[in-house]
Amino acid sequence: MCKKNVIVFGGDGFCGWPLCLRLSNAGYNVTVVDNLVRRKTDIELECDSLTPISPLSVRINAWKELTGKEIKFEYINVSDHYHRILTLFDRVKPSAVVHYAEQRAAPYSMKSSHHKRYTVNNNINATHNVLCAIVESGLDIHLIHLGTTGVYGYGTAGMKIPEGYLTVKVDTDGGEKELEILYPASPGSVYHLTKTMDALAFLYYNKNDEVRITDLHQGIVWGTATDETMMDERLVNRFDYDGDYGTVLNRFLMQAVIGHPLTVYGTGGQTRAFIHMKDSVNCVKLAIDNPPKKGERVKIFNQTTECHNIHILAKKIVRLTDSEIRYYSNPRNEAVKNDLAFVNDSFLDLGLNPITLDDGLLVEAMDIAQRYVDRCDRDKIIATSMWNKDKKVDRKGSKKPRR
Ligand code: NAD
Ligand code: USQ
Repeated sequence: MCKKNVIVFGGDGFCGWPLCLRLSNAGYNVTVVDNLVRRKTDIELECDSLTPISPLSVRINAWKELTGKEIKFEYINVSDHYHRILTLFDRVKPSAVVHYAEQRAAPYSMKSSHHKRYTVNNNINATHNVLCAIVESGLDIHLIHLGTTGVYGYGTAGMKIPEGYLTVKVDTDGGEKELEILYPASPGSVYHLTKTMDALAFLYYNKNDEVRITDLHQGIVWGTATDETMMDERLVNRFDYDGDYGTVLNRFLMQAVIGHPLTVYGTGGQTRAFIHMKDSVNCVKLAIDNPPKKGERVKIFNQTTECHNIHILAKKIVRLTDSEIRYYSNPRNEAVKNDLAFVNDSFLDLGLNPITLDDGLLVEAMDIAQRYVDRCDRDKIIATSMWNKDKKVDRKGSKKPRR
């Protein structure tokens, strides 16, 4: 086994591609595994990344031309082509595999029963196939999975949410006893449900087969660029802005640039966790470089650097850009208001120096949006995926917060 061989499942995606470049730059031998389904979903949704992403072969060839470093590619459907994964493990003998290969948009997962079933089939089978293949390969491979802070749910916990495990006191015959349990799961969409199911699969394979696993509970990634993706236009990363795949802060930044009102859902009282793309990449590399020991329980890290209330976030962008806020009926079933705070000591202890919203990178993200503003299809901005039949698409919004 070579310590420097890493496979990145989902390495053509928004988070995966910048990681592949970073690892390759740092001397890892990187193999991207992807079935390009995210690009195919763009065709289904009749929408495209705001940034013009190159075909994967062009990305890889450009990287080789610029750095002399080679990134390999295997077209595999991770949720289906089990034996190809197994053969690949045998050939590459990776010390670590990073697993991004899941359907990751909550609104997309709620579009219809077809989309719910696709998300469950794709995500659960992909995760299980990777785990099963690690065991069958007989190799001591460290699995790093990208999970979500959403597994904890968005009620107000009244405390800093710990990194995966919660200490509880139970009454036993012998008196009070302390137990450490997985923090209770509380998914808010079918997508988030699959992430909570992934967590149980990790618990089981770690217990039964001693698979070394790090599960990264990541917040909403904002920004898009890293030092490597900015080296050449052919390396540019995705920038999703549509009602399904676009995430809130990147959507607000791009809306401010094109003069669209900022689309706050409901009252904007929701608080969520965030992390900049550059920190996301740094964290995953730190996780690869610091694997759990054989037999150690699943390592769970909260991969987030700050929490923000959506309304306050929108107001911050209004101040920066002179834009306008509109409130739309919330397409989701979520608490109107919540407080949120996380423990994130593991990455801080490993040396992460967090980037915050005030570090000037809001402007960098807006500059990127500005550069490609002509590629924006304004008809794709309003959310059209509803969490249940009672909810109706709101294209107009209003000047006053919506309950
Ligand atoms: P993405 O959709 O841009 O990338 C996912 C990649 O996986 C795509 O290239 C896609 O083609 C590939 N893929 C999906 N299913 C596959 C399959 N069955 N076989 C092979 N390839 C497959 O998503 P992303 O934003 O890069 O997210 C990556 C991971 O990080 C996801 O698991 C997501 O849950 C997690 N995450 C993302 C965010 C965020 O804000 N983007 C936040 C927290 C966690
Ligand atoms: N929201 C708005 N206006 C918008 C878009 C979103 O007010 O235009 C609100 C939503 O109602 C929600 C919050 O912003 O309360 C976050 O929504 P989002 O689309 O930015 O993020 P989410 O659906 O939670 O999903 C994203 C990623 C997912 C990842 C998750 C991390 O797509 O892959 O797991 O962030 S977390 O939020 O911690 O669950």
